[in-house]
Amino acid sequence: MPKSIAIEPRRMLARDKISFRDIPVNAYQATLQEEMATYTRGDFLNLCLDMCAIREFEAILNEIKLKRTYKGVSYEHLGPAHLSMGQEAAAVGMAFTLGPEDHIYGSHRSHGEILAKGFSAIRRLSDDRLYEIMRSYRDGAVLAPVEKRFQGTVPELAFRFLIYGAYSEIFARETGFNRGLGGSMHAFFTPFGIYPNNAIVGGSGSIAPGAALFKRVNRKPGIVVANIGDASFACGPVWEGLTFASMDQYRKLWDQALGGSLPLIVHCMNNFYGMGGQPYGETMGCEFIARIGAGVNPDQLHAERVNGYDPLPVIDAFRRKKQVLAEGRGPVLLDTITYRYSGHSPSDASSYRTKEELEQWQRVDSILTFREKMLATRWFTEAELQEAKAAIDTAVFEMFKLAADLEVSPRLPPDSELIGTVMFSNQRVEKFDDRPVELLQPLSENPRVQQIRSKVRTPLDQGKPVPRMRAFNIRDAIFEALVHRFTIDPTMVAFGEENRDWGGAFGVYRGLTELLPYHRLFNAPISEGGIVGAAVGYALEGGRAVAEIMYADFIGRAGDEIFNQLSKWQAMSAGELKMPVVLRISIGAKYGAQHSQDWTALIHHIPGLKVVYPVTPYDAKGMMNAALAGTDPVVFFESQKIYDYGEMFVAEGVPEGYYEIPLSEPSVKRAGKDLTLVTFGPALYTAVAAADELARRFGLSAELIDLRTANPINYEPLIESVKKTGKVLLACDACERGAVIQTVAATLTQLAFDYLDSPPVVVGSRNWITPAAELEAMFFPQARWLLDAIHERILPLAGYQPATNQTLGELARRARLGV
Ligand SMILES: Cc1ncc(C[n+]2csc(CCOP(=O)(O)OP(=O)(O)O)c2C)c(N)n1
Ligand SMILES: [Mg+2]
Repeated sequence: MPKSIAIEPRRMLARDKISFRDIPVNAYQATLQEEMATYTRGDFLNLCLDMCAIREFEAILNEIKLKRTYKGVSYEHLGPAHLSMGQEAAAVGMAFTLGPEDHIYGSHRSHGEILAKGFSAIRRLSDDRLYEIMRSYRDGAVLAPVEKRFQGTVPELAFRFLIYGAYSEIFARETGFNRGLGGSMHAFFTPFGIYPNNAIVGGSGSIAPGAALFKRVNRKPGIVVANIGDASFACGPVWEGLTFASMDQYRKLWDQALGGSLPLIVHCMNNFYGMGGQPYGETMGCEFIARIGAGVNPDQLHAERVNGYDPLPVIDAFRRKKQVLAEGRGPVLLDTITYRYSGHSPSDASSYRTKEELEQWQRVDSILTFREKMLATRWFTEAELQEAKAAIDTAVFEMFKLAADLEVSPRLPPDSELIGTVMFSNQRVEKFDDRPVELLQPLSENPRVQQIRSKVRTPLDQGKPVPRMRAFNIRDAIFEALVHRFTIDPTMVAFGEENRDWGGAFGVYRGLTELLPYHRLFNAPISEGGIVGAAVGYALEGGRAVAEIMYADFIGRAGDEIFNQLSKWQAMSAGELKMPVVLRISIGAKYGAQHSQDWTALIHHIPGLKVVYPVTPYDAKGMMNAALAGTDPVVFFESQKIYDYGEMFVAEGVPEGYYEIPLSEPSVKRAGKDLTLVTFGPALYTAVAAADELARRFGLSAELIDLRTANPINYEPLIESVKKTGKVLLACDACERGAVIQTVAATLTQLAFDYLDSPPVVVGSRNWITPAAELEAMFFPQARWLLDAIHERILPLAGYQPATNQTLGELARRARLGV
């Protein structure tokens, strides 16, 4: 029990008030003289040239988007180009203080941040390391076209490599950082600390805290920056990420040696606009994004508004905030003001702002004003600056030309199957780090491990069925698999709602609290998006995470994190990234419409996820073992109806030792010859009852196959069965329309048409809300329904009287009504 933090009425009911501190706005005051003592001439030159390079990079994109030609090079770019012209100082200031070990996450408008961070990393890496990175990255595929035509220093080569890799990625070329599978809005290059950029605005808000969590838990150096637009601060995932990142437990309950709160800067690139809507004065009420900090924690997220129209105040702020993070007092919110001259995209007519406003900002353009500052130092002459800028522009243009050239920078051929090969990484990794695992006790002393030892792991005990209380059940099976991996992989963490102390809402984690330190198992806020997002960020950084969603009905709360993040980053990285996340989702019953829905179908529709639903202890342990040894995102469904079921099918019982079951194999639970019953989820037990009755009353032997998995699926066992029986009925607890078994029925029909006597029959739940526990029998398929459907549509049963209407006419009627 963690009752180190007691909730005492005396304190909680005492009169008090909440005080806020002032939030600084544009507090930077340093004079040029002072800054000349802080920065070198080279620093100033780098800041200026980095801004110029970004401006030129995007100016070219703007031109080709609008005119399809630039300086004689014709090129049509079909995809997006969300430009940040005007925002360069904010990006360059941010990147100046960051090393390669500091990781940035961002959004759709991230070209500037990518380049700025890359330039900064190039300056900090040794020539040898730089060259090694470029040479080894995708076996030199990005470097080769650049290197072939260049003779110069390694940093100069790296500058071109970065520009070329980014352009090529934007133009969907094989020579892009991610073979063109990321593109403009998702480009990144992790060796320089540039992590995924998200076209789902605010998407990084829930992911970056997981990246910062990885750094803390695994004692990695560096900080994490989430660059997020001002309008995106209205997004739920951003708030959930802030909540997740600012939990008290990091400082109050976790081992202090880890370093305190998460090293995260949530960095608002505040350009005052969404696409056309204005957070300031229109779509939000906070006036200052920095104000949000005041509501999040007593440190007010150390929030500040910073003048991002000049790199120096941004650098000043990042330096000070990095110190805050180093002291374990994060996270930090920076509200960095900037302005974009470009439209939201080049087709934008800027109808939402006046020409005067745009011109006012252009008059104080950050590159112009910074150049003036540089000249005022007398460190530079006008001619020197012009010459340096011209050299940069030439290099950028050359890289554009190279990337636009289809001979040098080809696209994947139209018949390429590459994407199919990177949807999953399909690897096996015992552990993601070699350091010792952190455990609080020897396994043998764990109360749950001890309790499990006395349980019966076989279907029968001395010839008799095992009472539920004594059976090694599905809960135990999942627990054993988790414990196995927790004792091997030091990076493995688990988190979700009520995970610690309570033991997970359904007791699967009971015993883990005693075994694991706080940072390996913790309660997350009620933020499903924040939980899944953090698991994604954790995995992107190279760790293994187990996240939990308490009820399948809550999947919608983590919709984006599951549908666009967990599922897509492996493929969008062209296989550079892995996603070793197991997302446990429990499917309810007895709790009515919003706590009892099986939403496996939603998940299995999403490309890039492995989706399994084991319903026996043997399968649950073997499949969880496989999921936890892999490198792919696995959505692991569990059913609340059967957590306490013992093993009923494997006579030898559930092994105490380690074994894996591949995540693609349907399992024949009982052999038969007259009819095939295929189930997904706990409907297996309904089918067992139906099969028993078919045998008892009609002398029919049904073959029972539990799919266990919705994706991937090896259809061979199903085809083999249908070859024998010619008849198949599929059943599940999900609503019948669009269910996983509908996909299976349709696919099986195509694969085994010649062996089928009649079309496969699908019996799912009604297309209704799930009613109260007392009424569930009218909703979930009952054994009787299966018999009725068999009688009506597959195999008339002699003398049988159906109790429900399972005819084709009824099927058509329900479809017509949409219920
Ligand atoms: C979840 C989501 N909603 C809407 C969009 C469409 N969209 C793209 S950019 C944008 C405006 C974002 O504004 P802001 O966060 O301020 O970033 P900026 O574009 O100004 O950099 C919108 C609404 C999206 N990409 N993702
Ligand atoms: Mg904006």
